[in-house]
Order: sequence, then C-alpha cells, then structure tokens
Amino acid sequence: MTTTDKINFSVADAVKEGLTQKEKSLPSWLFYDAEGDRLFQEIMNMPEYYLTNCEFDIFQKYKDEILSIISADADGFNLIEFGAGDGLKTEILLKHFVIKKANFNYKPVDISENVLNLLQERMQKSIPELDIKPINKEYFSALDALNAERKNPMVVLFMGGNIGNFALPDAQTFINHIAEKLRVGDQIIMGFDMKKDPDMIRSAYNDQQGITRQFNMNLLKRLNSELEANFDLAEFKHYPSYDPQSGTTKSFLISQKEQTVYLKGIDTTIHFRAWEHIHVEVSQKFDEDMIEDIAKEAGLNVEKYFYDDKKYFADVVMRK
Ligand code: AVJ
Repeated sequence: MTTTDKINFSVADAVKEGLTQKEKSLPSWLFYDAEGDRLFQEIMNMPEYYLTNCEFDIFQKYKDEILSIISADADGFNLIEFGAGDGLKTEILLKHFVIKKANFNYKPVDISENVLNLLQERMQKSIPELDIKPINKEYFSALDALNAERKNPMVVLFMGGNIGNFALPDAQTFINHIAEKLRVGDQIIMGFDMKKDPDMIRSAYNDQQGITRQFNMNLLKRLNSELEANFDLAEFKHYPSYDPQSGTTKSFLISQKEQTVYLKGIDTTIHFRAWEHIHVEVSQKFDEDMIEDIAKEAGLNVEKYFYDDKKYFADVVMRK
C-alpha cells in the first residue's frame, strides 16, 4: 500500500486547510477517531464534567411536562432526532411517551447506517411498542423527505451540548435552517449548556486526571498516524480558556517552541512560532437572553426552559 492509499481525503483536506491558514485551527470533529470516542466516554465519567448528568436529570424529572408541551394541541407528532448517539438519554423520554400511549413515531437521523442499526436494535429491545423509522440522510435532507409525506406536526430534538460546538454565528445559521423547514406549530427541543461559575467551566475542560488533555493531544497523535506527521507531543500543550463575556470556551494546542512539522501524507510543512496556537474546539455557553435572541432571529418563540436542579443546563422548547 502506498502512502496515499491509506489517506482519508476529507481528513487530509481539513487538516491542510486548517493548518495553512494565518490563524491555525482544526475542526473539532477530528477528535473522534476510535481513541477519541473512547476518551470522550472517559471524559463523561470525570467528576468535573458536570454536563453528563444534567440532561438525564431533566428528562427524568420533566418527561411528563415535556410530553404535554409537545402534544398539547395535536393528535399525533413526528419526533425527529439529530445525532441520537447511543440513545441512552432519549430512551427515558420515549419509554414515557409510549407508557402514556402518545401517538407518535420516532425518527432518528444520522449519516452513519451503523449508528442507526445499533440504535434501532436497542430501542426495539427496550421499547417493543415504539414506532421507530430511522432516516439515513443528512439532517436537512431528512427534514425535506419528512415534509414531503407528513401530516402531523414535527418536533426536532437536538440534545447534548452539541449546538455549543458551533461558533455562535454558525449556530444561528444552523437553527435558521431547521426553522425554515418547519411549519407553523412545529417545535424544536434543544440542549444548551448555560453560563455558570467560570472556574467550574474551565475545570470541566481541564480535568485533574488529564483525560481532556489526552483527548486534545490525541488529535496530534491522529495526524501522526493517519497523515504520517511528526508532531512531537511533548512540545505542545493543551490550553482551555473561558471568556465570561462571550460565554465561549475555547481549546487550544499551543506550540511551546519554534518548530517545524512535516506531514508526509499530504506533503505539507507547517512552521510554528514559539507559543503559536492551534484552535481546536469551541464549547459555547449560553444565557436566556442569548437563547431568546437566537430563537427570535430564526422566527421561533421560546416556550419553555427545562433546567436541572442546579440550573447548569437547559433543554429549551421553541415553537414556530
Ligand atoms: C460533545 C460537544 C458536548 O463541548 O462539552 C468535552 C465535547 N470536548 N470535553 C463539549 C468535549 C471536551 C463536548 N460536546
């Protein structure tokens, strides 16, 4: 096998584009190779990573109120979920909706057929009565396909802190696009991580055991193996920041000296000044005013905030 045979071109393109810009950056989806998936699971078990339990608590506590706000004035609804993952959290809602004999179908959307198959298997085992129809498409084409055939209202679920991985203008564009495809009365339920004690936020992205550090450094390891790069991991450091004014957490990999790295797989040489950074992730935090503004701009009304006990996180219901 030659070098180029092994290379995943979307990774190669993203890395080349990100590292040859004036301000170096890498897209955060690059974190998630097999090792990155494993490390993220570990992050979720860290005491500092408060996000893990928030949505569980919210769904356990408010599943009934969530159902009534969804089905308030409809005979039935289509529940579309973007990025369901393993479905562990969604299952709490789905079980309750089925017990309450709500008239709905569940349509998880993912571009990975594998993810959908695992999810379907799991749900069929734990909730046999569930009407589940996975859609193996990109998010917005899935909404188009559903719009072509549906009568009942649609509820779009987008949970986790996932919207936070977009820079704010991109988050707005993403929500605008969903909203454009909704009909009047349709709803979105979206998870937002809220502004809180800045020290607590910084610790969540810099746990004591150093798992988040490993998660970030794994990006360079990945480039070393997939793109045959020669990053010396000891010469870079993980640095997370939080700006309470903007609510933006950013993670950086910082070059601790002037150095040159060669990525053989894409025949690219990258020069780093001492203390130059690579921006690798945004994790945006919100307050109610920000959410209100985003909703308004997208032509949506905020109907309800569902919070965990400590008000760290909100699942927000918005209606067109
Ligand atoms: C998966 C986007 C919710 O931003 O909190 C965790 C990813 N990065 N620790 C987040 C992540 C570092 C996480 N999300």
